[in-house]
Amino acid sequence: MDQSAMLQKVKERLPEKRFNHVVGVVETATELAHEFGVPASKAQVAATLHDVAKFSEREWMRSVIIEQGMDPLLLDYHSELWHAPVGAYVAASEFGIQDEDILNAIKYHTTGRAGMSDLEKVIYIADLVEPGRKFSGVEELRQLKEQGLDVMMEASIKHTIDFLTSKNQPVYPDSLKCYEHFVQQKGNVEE
Ligand code: DGI
Ligand code: FE
Ligand code: FE
Repeated sequence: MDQSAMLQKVKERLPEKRFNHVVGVVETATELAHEFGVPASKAQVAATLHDVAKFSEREWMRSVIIEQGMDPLLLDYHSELWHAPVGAYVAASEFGIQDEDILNAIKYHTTGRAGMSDLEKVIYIADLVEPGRKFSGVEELRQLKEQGLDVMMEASIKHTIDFLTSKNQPVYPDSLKCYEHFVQQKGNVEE
């Protein structure tokens, strides 16, 4: 399936507003991929499919998580998190995607994780800072592009964790481990 056929198929599964977000993520992911030496074609496929399960039925997603042997911890957290791993499943089963890095970029686009690949970082960041995102602080995140992919990723995961804790929401362990990974990488841990 070529990129435009894939985009068309995604369009049929999503409301217009969400589809416009997907187009924005494709645009930003393409720019970031060029900037950081990630294959743009992989970034485009992952960006196109990242929210493919966003409007899937909740109970269907629950059954996929159980039947596919995904981390059962997901079921203890908000169902908003489920569309990411289930989206990776849909990308493989309905769109024939086999590339593990692309599938992981979809799977971890909501939570991040420790030891993300560059493609995973590109998709995580593009999802957060695409042109349709308007939250306070988004422009500062976009400008970190000049400081490198890891600086952008660390600030992005930190933003998400700050946002969730400010709303007294639980933070999925993968997000915390992702943040810790960056902090420890810099050797900033005080004894
Ligand atoms: O699907 P999008 O809206 O484009 O963005 P997303 O997949 O990054 O995030 C979907 C929602 O999930 C968003 O409202 C924030 C929320 N979220 C992200 N990480 C966590 C989380 N919610 C909880 N409870 N815990 C998390 O770690
Ligand atoms: Fe998402
Ligand atoms: Fe998204």
